[in-house]
Amino acid sequence: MTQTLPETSPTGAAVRTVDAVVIGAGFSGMYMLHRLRQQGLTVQVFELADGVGGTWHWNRYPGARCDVRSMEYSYSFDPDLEQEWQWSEKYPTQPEILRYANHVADRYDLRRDIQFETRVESTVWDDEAERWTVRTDRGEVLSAKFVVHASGCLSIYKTPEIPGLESFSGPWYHTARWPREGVDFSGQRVGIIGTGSSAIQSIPVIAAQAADLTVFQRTPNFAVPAHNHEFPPGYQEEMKAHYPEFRQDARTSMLGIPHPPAEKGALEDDPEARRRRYEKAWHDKDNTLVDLMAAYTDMLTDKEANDTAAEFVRERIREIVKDPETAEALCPKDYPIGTKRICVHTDYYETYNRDNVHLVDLRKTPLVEITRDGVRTTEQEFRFDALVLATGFDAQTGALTSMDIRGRAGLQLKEHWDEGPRSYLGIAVANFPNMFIITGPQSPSVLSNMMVSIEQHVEWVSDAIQYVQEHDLRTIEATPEAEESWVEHNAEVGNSTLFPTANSWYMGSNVEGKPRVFMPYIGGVGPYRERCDEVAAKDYEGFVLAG
Ligand code: NA7
Repeated sequence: MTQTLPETSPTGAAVRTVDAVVIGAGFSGMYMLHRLRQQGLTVQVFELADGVGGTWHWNRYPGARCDVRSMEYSYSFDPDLEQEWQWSEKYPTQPEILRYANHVADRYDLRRDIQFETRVESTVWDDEAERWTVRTDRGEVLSAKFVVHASGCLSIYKTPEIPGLESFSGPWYHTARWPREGVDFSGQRVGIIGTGSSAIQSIPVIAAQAADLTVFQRTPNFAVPAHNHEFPPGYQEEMKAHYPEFRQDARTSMLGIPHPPAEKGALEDDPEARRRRYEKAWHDKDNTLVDLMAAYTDMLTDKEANDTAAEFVRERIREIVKDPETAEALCPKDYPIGTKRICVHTDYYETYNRDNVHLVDLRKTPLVEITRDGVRTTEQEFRFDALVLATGFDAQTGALTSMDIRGRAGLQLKEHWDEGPRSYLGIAVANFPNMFIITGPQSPSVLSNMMVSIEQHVEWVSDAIQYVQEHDLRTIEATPEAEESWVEHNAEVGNSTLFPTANSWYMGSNVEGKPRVFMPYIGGVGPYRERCDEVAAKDYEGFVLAG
């Protein structure tokens, strides 16, 4: 399908021509803008929010923190930036990360090329002009040689699939759209649906404030203690003195978080030695969310090995939670540990020992509806003054499939991904020339320290764009064969692990009707980077370069 570019937009404004449109001003979009501008391109960034920060702009729920340590969840591209910025504690809070994002926007004067409060409605490839036509909800039309989707992996939030939300007479809040001014739950009866990471972080904080908190749990999660703390004097300076080596270790690691490689399988250690390892991963104040799973080589490939760590965590839950029935309900039993994102908690399990906190096990008494006064399960109606929905996201593909993205001959990305995402390296899609995705499905993305993966993708994409420009090329486009073989490789690596045995958002199984496919790439951040570098070194092997 050829779509002729109009000379004026529907509002009568002239069509604006830029080299690149970047969608999203989170950490991906900001760095993308910085790089492309340095390369001399004209760039327009569109962002739905009224500020930078992406996920950290929206997710302002009580207790929101990153579950990767602050000093590694930060940009490494500018040594001056990483030396000058001071983090205050092990796991940064949402406000601190947002301050950092704003600092970056100021430092590199990014805002002048970001248009806020604007939704990109469509990006359509014009076969004749060999450019993208980008339309926004403000009626603007742009013509761009390149489009970079930096719209995030967890941006389209979902509400529970039960009727009645609109009939609830009190206020309800989704963790991913928390009011900027905060919420005062003092004296209130509050219900929260969901027990993923957002709920696990917010429940202890809400419980300390509300008169009464009822948690509706469908699937319990494994959570390890955060041991969050302010940095002791000298710690940060010491880390900064070795930043280059530390960053390099992160880039070549499996998950973007440096960790010594495991040496043997879990069952090769005797039970006592195994316990000591798990105890260390649990109690060490500098632990990370990967320590437990990285203790042995086969934790994510061998169910028996995995069971040893899962049982260790269940024992800790039974130790902490005093009411045996509540403890049992909080113990995950029907999926291997690590196949749903492990949560990092501060007093989550301890919170169930409070008199004002109640757990409702939806496996026993499923939700039926939200009523005017609260929530009804198959057993009873619960009355609330306020409701919190911590019900997650249409992850990884949602932001892309909810936009009208059309490539060659009008092919819709949503159609192309009907049976699950298809991409080459999680960066490019066949029949969608000059289009790139930052941390797209089939790249390590959500299975890694996002900052490491974001920087790797932004740098790879900006290098590819520079290559196209310097060689006077018109288009760069993944071949269908390269895409097919990457899709197969992704599935093969994913299927060699325990991940597909869980109903997780990695599998798309949290969204009704979404194809059940393991989406992120589990081959490891370091090996993946090598593969991408090899593709670039071979003059973009697997891509057609035209011009
Ligand atoms: P998650 O991890 O997707 O958690 C969503 C939670 O909401 C999870 O416990 C779901 O249960 C539950 N849920 C969703 N829909 C329903 C319905 N209809 N009824 C009952 N319970 C429901 O999202 P988060 O925001 O917590 O975390 C996302 C990521 O952000 C996290 O992994 C970190 O990487 C940062 P389910 O498990 O589907 O049975």
